[in-house]
Amino acid sequence: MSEWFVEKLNMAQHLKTQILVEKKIHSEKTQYQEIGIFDTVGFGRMLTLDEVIMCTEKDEHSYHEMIAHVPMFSHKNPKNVLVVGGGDGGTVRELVRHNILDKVDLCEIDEKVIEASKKFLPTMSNQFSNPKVNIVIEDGFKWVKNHKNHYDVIIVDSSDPVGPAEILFKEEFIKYCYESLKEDGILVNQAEHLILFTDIIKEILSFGKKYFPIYLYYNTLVPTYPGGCIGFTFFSKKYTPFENTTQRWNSENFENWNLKYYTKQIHKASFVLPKEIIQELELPEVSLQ
Ligand code: SPM
Repeated sequence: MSEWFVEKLNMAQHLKTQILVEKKIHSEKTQYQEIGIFDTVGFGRMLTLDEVIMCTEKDEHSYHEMIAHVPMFSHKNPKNVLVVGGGDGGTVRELVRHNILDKVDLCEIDEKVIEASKKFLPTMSNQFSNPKVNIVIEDGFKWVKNHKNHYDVIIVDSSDPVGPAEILFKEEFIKYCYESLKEDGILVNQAEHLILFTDIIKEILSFGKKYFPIYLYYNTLVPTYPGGCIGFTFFSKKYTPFENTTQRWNSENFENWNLKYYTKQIHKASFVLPKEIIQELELPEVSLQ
């Protein structure tokens, strides 16, 4: 018999997400959090951490394609990449599509998330054994602190800023990411919903602006997150998100990848934001020309 799963986290205060589930097929308390795996009625299998929705099979593509392909097509030569978090595997699944990639380090603090994803989420975790993927079970904060001038792209595929991911939203972490990137590096962070959590985005941007000359925010649609969308901060030492795309799109021939969400138009349009958000976040306006 189906029942409603109601998200426990109340970050948006007056708004919660609920989703109809058929059954809970796995539950596990780890050193860091409670992992839940559900079969939903309309969204396929779902991963939750501490009773917050991380991803569902039906709509994870819009999140994982955008967190991976926007920085990968913005950078001129993204060979060495770090993913912090991302234990479900969706982000590395997208990254290994890029022929230019030599290696991706997946730094996940909770080994049990990776194990559960391997077992219950095969469509997301199916590239963990790709030879370009190096899985590291480690605190992402410590990892970036200890890897200076190392990566072309860093992607922070985190949960919300409570519990184990809280530290990934702090200035010190952004600073260590900056130092861990090479001189033309790009950092992308999961940065919440543009209207519900403008204050969180504002804070992350205020940290990033101190180090990166290029700072932006872009958006994607994820119906199973509160408010139906989520965005990412984009910090770059050298490249705008647009100057290398033509060369990179041509060299990867990505239109044969059969993606579900990411397109050339969406790459650009995702940076176009509502007027009040641009003003509140003090972001430069993006031209569609
Ligand atoms: N690889 C997928 C991991 C998901 N990362 C983002 C999770 C955000 C969940 N909460 C969304 C909004 C509530 N603040």
